[in-house]
Amino acid sequence: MTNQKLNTMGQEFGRRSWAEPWKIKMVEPIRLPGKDERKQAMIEAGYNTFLLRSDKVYIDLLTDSGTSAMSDRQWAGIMMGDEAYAGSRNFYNMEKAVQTFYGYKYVVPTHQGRGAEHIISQSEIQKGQYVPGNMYFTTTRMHQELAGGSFVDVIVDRAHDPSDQSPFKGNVDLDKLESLIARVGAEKIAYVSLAGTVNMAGGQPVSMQNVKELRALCDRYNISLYLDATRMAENAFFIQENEEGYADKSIAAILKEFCGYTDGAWMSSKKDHLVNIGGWVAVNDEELFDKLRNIVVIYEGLHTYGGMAGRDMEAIAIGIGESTQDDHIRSRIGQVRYLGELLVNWGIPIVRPVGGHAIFLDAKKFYPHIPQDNFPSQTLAAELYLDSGVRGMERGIVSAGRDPETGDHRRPALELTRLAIPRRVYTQAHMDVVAEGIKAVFDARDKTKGLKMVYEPQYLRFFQARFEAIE
Ligand code: PLI
Repeated sequence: MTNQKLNTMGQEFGRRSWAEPWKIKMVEPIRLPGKDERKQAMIEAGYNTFLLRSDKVYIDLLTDSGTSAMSDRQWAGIMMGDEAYAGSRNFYNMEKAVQTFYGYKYVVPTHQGRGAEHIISQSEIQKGQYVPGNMYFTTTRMHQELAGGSFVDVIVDRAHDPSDQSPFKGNVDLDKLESLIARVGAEKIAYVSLAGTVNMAGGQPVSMQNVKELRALCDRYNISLYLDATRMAENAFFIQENEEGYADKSIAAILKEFCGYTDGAWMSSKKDHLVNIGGWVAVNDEELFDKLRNIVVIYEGLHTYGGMAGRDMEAIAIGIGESTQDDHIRSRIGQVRYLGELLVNWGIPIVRPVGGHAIFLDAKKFYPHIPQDNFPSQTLAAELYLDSGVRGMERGIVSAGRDPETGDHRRPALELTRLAIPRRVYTQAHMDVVAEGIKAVFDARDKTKGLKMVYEPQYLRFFQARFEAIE
């Protein structure tokens, strides 16, 4: 692929000249349920795509988490599982892979990303402290709040504008961070919570320049900097493509350099690492490591398995190597862009530039007549399923939840419907079908009314809330 330059659509996407660096060895049949069956399934699911049974779904773009296809090598690794309770050799293989590719000294395994978020939040946040970060993520903020912290969004303003085509819309606004520090005092900041390819902003990356400057600022105030490394290999691709001085550096080298500016990271291996389950926290500070290694045994499991089977850790160890290969990342992001290009060509509003792991439909522009209180993104996810059996998810007012102080809806500027692309799972033909489904829903947009919420759970409501159609 030629270097992607931004601003005009043709330049943004470049010429598609990649192909997947693998061929298919095993297939899993999928089926498009009939129109009436889909309608019935949607009503039973309360218009929440999380509540659909997966055998009612044709093309499943709910998430790229735990849905990747493993390689023959990973499956071979699964057979090498050492299911010892303590000291499994697979843990040491995983630990070595994390140390080699991410560069941190100490590694604590967890069952998945939120297990890692839980233990780092409990270890590093004191009640009443602030946790500034580059846009919230649902589970990350929840754990920070449960530990007594308050999340403060310090992402650059342009992250909230779906049509702003700057290349690094995941960056931290250093002025915002500095004014928070000036306002509350450095001792009230638990740590800075930095995420690669910011999920809720549309998979937007952070530049190397930004993390360097952030490191310097944190050093000045003696504040720790922790990274959500969940999709950091994908972030490295954007640095390679768009940041001066990195075009000739490998994804692996960029990833390691970036992590080198941080004090530690938590990881949902279910994304970049091409596995179905797993995660970890890794840090450089020995005292913190001791704390994490102690707390993990309460919630996850012994510090050499953290809730995973030995075979899962082996699949991660191998997946880490595969996830940092340049041709893998190029084709992975190339497929996401392919779908984005089809939609942009048809004038369908999406977040641009296209990010790493998903297409985000701009539901505010899609349904300008549906007020945010009638859940435009939730509506769009439901309509897409009804039209073509394609499952996406809401990333707007429902995901944002309620303000714990006031109890009101948080009203995010971005009202998006996410179509996350699992890695190495679907073909270009699937992407064509998805694009045609979105087009059909777009063409029928004027007739679409919103939803009303009829059941709202207390935590992370987007997973289990139920809705009814407004007639
Ligand atoms: O789903 P977990 O518990 O393995 O990981 C939580 C998590 C942490 N950080 C980020 C940036 C995520 O995207 C994330 C999980 N994301 C999901 C499930 C998603 O569908 O995006």
